[in-house]
Amino acid sequence: MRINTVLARSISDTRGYPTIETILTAGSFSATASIPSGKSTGTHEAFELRDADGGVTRAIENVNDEIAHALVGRDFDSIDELDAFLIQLDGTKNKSRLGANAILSVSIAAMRLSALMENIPLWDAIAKRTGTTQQAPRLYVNVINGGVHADFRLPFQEYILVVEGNTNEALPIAHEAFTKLGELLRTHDTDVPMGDEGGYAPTFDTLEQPFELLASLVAEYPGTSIALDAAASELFHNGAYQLLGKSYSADELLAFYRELVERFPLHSIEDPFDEDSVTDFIRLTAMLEDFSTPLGAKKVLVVGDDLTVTNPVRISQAMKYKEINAVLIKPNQIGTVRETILAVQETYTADCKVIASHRSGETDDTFIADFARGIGAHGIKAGGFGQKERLEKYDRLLAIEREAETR
Ligand code: 2PG
Ligand code: MG
Repeated sequence: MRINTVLARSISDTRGYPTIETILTAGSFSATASIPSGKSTGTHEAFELRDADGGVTRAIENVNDEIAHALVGRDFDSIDELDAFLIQLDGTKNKSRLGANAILSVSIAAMRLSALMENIPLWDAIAKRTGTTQQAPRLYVNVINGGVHADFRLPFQEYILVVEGNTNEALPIAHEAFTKLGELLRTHDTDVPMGDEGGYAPTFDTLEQPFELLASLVAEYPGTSIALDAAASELFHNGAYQLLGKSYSADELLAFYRELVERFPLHSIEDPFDEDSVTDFIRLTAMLEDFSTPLGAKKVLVVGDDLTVTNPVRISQAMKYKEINAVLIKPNQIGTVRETILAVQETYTADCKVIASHRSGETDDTFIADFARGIGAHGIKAGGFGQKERLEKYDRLLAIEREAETR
């Protein structure tokens, strides 16, 4: 591949914050990528380059100047080679010089370009590059937003309705359940705001109430279950977890999770403990290994996000010590498509599940939908239905499904 032009500019994400969009051209082909941004970011993530005022001017300059000069006119045998070149050009461990946001915008646009040049759909190109069998991911619809995504109106960050099946079957069920949930919430409180990820942001008096409500939805809609992203690093202060005005030790939180999985149809728990509390992850994963849940004998997944940050080395470590049995994958946590794919491969080598994920600050880029399909992910987190940028991911999943059927 030989890139002709590289052009980056600033666009707004769902929170109205600036983020980077990059357009690459090669011959008569042109491809664009824009980069989302997290709020509950793990400390071990690759470096998102921002100006002192939160802008992305320097990241954009890095793409338009240094990266463009290095790339334009150079021949690459593969996009793996191009990604490796970008990593080397930056030269730091966490992409702090050029910025992971700057680098990833080029890496994703290059992946798109190569699919265009091969005249195959993006999800297919991703499946080939990863060596995976494409498959429809389960929908992980974030119906109730809390934590940093909703000014801590609720302590946990994401209460998710998981819907099994192909997207064209799962999506109408998810929509109906989402509307129903809105009606139920408004019977308690007429004014229910929306959170950062397009789900409802209500308040409750007890930790159990949102689970009771979601369990009633699960009972009504077969093929659904509940997932939780505790995002516990955000709740961890001075060695304890702060939940609804009460302090929990790790032991007490572990006991609380046990009670949850005994009582409610839970599918997975993400970031149950602080990102560096490795032994607590190990204890929960061991506890849930053969746990019989209200869903039957299915294993409840323990998912690493801030713990593993899409980093192949951290994932390999987490797998070795059985800290988790599933991994959340977000390309901007690591900064190139190549390394994101390595992170997926590392997870599959250990026979663990992958859930592909958007970020809380999103754009209309639907790369994550193609990625989830291509790697045959167990699930995709793409948010609630209250924001256009989340709906676009679901629409893309539907379009991919039609493309896959006609091939
Ligand atoms: C998470 C993500 C996405 P953020 O914690 O899983 O839902 O949130 O992008 O704010 O890190
Ligand atoms: Mg998370």
